[in-house]
Amino acid sequence: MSTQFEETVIEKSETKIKRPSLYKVILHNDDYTPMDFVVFILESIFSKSDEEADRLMMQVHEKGSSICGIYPFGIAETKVFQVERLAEQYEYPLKCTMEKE
Ligand code: TYC
Repeated sequence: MSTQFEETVIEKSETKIKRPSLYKVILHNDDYTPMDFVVFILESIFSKSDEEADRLMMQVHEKGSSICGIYPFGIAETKVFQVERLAEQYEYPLKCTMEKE
């Protein structure tokens, strides 16, 4: 028995849908920014728990840098901006950068 659905053709779309690129947000060590301030940044801007913020801060302190999150471009850019504005406000040389995944 034929139905109205037999005529339905499902065509493959020619346009590839790309996932948005992700960006790593990286915090860098320096000799002047207080450890407590870095922990505060990690908790307030990167939503880390107290333990995770402590662990990440020590990792940056010992290794020189660490990824504190991976986000779509706009969110990564906003976080870098927020860290830099807060550091500027308190006159600390804390550096935060972003890099394509
Ligand atoms: N090295 C700093 C100090 O000894 C602490 C610090 C940790 C600074 C992490 C920046 O991203 C940083 N006070």
